[in-house]
Formats: sequence, C-alpha cells, structure tokens
Amino acid sequence: MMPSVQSKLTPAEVKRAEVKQAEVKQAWVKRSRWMLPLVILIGSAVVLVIKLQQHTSSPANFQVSQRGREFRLGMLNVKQDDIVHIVNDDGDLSHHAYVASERFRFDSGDQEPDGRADITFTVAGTFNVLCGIHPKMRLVVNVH
Ligand SMILES: [Cu+2]
Repeated sequence: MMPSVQSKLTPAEVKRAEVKQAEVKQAWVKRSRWMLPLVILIGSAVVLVIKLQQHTSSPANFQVSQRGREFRLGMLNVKQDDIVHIVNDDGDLSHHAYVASERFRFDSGDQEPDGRADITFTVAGTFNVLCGIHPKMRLVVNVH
C-alpha cells in the first residue's frame, strides 16, 4: 500500500503549504477585482468606436417629390446628418418647404417650379416638413 502524500509532510511543511495556498488565492482575488472594470472599459471602447463609425459614415441622400400638392413619400426614416432633397416637380406650381420645430428649423424660401430644396437633418427626432403655400402638405421625417 502506498503512503499518502500528507503523511510524508511534517506539520511545518503542511503549514507552509497552507500559507502558500492562501497567498495564491489572495493573488487571484486581487487580480479578479480588476476584471469587471476592465470588461466595462473594453465594452465602452467598443461601443464608442461603433458610434464614431456610424457618425463618420457619409450621409445618405433621399429625394422627395412635391407632385400634386403632396410630399411623396409622406414619411421618411433617416439618420442624423442625412440629406433630404425636396424637388418641386409639380408643373408650374410654387411651394415653400419649412420646418418650425424648437429643436430644428429650416426654410426653403419660395421654391420655383423645378427648384430643389436640400434639408440636412442635424438633430435626432421627429419633424414635420410643411409647405407655406399649401397647408395640407406634410412630410414626417424621423431622424435617428
Ligand atoms: Cu406647396
């Protein structure tokens, strides 16, 4: 029969082994204390890089018609800094696109036939583009 390892150790050696074990455990606890903040830090950095990429990606362009005294399409989903081109393709009619929100304002002035007004939506939110000449005209723009 093989003698157990324990039986070969003197009490002093057992004590030393226990101390060593406690030190290793303490070192691990010390190290793991940094893990959560480290994971949060790396996670935040990844989110920041993704946000920056989204922000620096070139803006998209959308075209909206004003034919028949109506904005077509009547609703758009865009990203911040995207550009909406509003084209007066409504025969010999004039239009006048504007946004009068507290957070975002735009005024095209009079839009002559075949004229174009470009709106860059620089803030997120939902905005109504209206026509100063035809009160029933409305374009809803959701800026994400
Ligand atoms: Cu109009």
